[in-house]
Amino acid sequence: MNMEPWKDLAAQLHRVQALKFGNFLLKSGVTSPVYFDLRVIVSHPDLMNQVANLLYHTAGNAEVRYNSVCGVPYTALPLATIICSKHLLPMLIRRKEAKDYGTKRLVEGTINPGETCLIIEDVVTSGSSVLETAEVLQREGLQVTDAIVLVDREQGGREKLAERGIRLHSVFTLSQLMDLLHTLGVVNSETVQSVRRFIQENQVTVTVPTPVHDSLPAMSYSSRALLPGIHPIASQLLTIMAQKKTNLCLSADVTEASELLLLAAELGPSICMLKTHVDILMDFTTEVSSSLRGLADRHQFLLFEDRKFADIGNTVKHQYEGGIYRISSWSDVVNAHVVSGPGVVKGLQEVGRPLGRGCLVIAEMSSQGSLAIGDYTKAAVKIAEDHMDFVFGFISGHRVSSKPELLHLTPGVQMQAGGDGLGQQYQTPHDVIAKGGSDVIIVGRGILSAANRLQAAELYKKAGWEAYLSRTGDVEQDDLANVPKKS
Ligand code: S5P
Repeated sequence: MNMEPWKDLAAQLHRVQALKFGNFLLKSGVTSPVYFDLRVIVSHPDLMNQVANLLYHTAGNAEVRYNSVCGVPYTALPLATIICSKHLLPMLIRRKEAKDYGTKRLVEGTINPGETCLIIEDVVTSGSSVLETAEVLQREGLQVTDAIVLVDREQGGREKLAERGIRLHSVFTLSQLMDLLHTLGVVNSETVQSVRRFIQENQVTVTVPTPVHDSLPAMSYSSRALLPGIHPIASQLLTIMAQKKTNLCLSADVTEASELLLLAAELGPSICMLKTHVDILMDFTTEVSSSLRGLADRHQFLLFEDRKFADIGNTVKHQYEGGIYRISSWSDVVNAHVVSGPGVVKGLQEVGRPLGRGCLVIAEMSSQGSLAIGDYTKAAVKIAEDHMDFVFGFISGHRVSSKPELLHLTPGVQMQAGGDGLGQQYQTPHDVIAKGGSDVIIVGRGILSAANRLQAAELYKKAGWEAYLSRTGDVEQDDLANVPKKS
């Protein structure tokens, strides 16, 4: 084979300092004799074309079959663009930004489920960024069988990807690149040796984490109810869901107590939980909360006051326990924003734990432009996972934690995706439960605006349950037999 194009590319990469030699302290704390910064190549159009060409030919030489191409953001995005433009191939773009809730697409372009998408990447070390992109594509119904990379650092990424059914092909392995540079007289044999040693001594051994979506509990609600150490409220809710065959929480956003109680009485048998905003009632009295409590116990659903506490620990303690609503005295569940840090959970916990109450952490919001995304969501998940003796789950658009003990409740649900003109964004029950891996759909106006609210609730109950069965297979029937019946 004529190695000139490879040799020339290696020389060019070195010339533009896309790779450097010396002693570089990596994020992991390890010192590396070689450092790649392939982002610089975007400033060199000839080089971009050269790289794109060799990536394309590497796929051809390996006889990879694919229908579309997707670059791992960001460096490989323009490379994929060049390949697709030159060879008239359809491209897909994976969004890297933290997901906005609900309707925002994670993959742009025309997705034809069942087709194969080729992934393009600049450097592979552990393989995790290729894998992340592959998972997003696979979730859209695409097949990912191969990935092409400019440089394989030979630190274990190829093997990790192979474990997940993805073949990695590289324009250069790091060793090949070093050999070429040596032949070109750009590096001495000492540098070649030290890079070889580095490769050998720095194999990535971490197992690539199973994505949250892949670990979607195929587990049934009823078997999760029995998990050791599960919060009693989570266990109670899961048991109710399994026994009543409903994952529907009614968001009873009405302003008169009589209407709220009527809803609780009439729709109670269809739901696993009733969510309130008691501060929008014109006529709240303690009789209202005790009647609600009675109805919840009679029809077997939990009460969730959607108070969204957000202050410092000491203040939320008073807000939870006192005032005119005395929320902790009647509501099984409350929720908290964690913008103020973990203190909010600690404060609520002081009041709620002795009463056997549970708390949901708001990890994401359904409204357009919500700031609860990305690192905020990750921090919220951490706070929840650190306080599992009081926190039993999340308000979120989809599954954000892989712990089966934690429940995910999703608001912003209607039969059709869309919005309300004030920023609310809707997903469908299938999106939320089957695709997103959430556990409970929270529905307000989808039911409240219907001419026949009971009928609408039954439709949501059915849609939510079918989405759950499609996610788990029909395991519920078998597992339900193991759940102790409530006396
Ligand atoms: O992110 C959120 C969190 C919540 S709790 N988005 C929401 O819409 N909610 C609540 O869910 C909101 O306060 C309202 O009570 C309900 C949604 O109502 P719907 O009428 O739009 O279904």
